[in-house]
Amino acid sequence: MYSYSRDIIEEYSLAPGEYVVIPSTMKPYMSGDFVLTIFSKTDAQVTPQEGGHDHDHDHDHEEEEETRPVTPTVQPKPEEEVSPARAIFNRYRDQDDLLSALQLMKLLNDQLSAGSRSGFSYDNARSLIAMYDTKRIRMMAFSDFETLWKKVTEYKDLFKSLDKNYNGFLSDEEILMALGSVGWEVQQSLLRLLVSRYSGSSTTLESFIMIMLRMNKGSNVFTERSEDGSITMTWTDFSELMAM
Ligand SMILES: [Ca+2]
Repeated sequence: MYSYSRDIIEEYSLAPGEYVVIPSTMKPYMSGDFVLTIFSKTDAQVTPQEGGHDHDHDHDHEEEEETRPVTPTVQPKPEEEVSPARAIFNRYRDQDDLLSALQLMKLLNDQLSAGSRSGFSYDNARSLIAMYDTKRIRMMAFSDFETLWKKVTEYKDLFKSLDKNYNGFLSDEEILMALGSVGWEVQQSLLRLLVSRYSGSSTTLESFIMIMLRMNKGSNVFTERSEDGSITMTWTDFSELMAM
């Protein structure tokens, strides 16, 4: 985080560990006073860096020359290799390495909806957690996020390839093509229902992703449990589906 501003307020979800906050001036070799306030929802110890020192404002110019920072010669350790999905997840997860609906919503909007007018709603995020929460913890663990993210990026690319006039919307016909391209035969009337349920009149990227994820979930459930093209469900199985 680096910003040319006198006043910065930032909120982060951080994994347990040690972090260093380094306030700095924008231009090199200038000094300045900083007020740093840290609020934490959990126990956190904040201590000044040992061996750190305040720059003396009264010292003469020569002294300042001597205290100029020296470029470190030690190469920083290469970061542990993480998958792109892991890197994104890590930016939003909480202390327990999980995503809440709010954190998932922020992640999706930051990563996918830049410049979009609609964005993912809190309700969308909760629904996605219900769909992918294999651990039944009502939060999203990384293994579930990885599955979700793979699908989300796949459907994002599909949306882009179908939105031929680049207006950010898909027509019903284009969505039918999308559903057909992944092997889902859907009647026009059902499509109209899906679209009006998830997107209203025209379908944005976010609504499209929600429709596809829901269809994908339904299709997976059906494939897992069907025999000869039909499905038998217990009430427990069925009511679990309704919870999504
Ligand atoms: Ca379009």
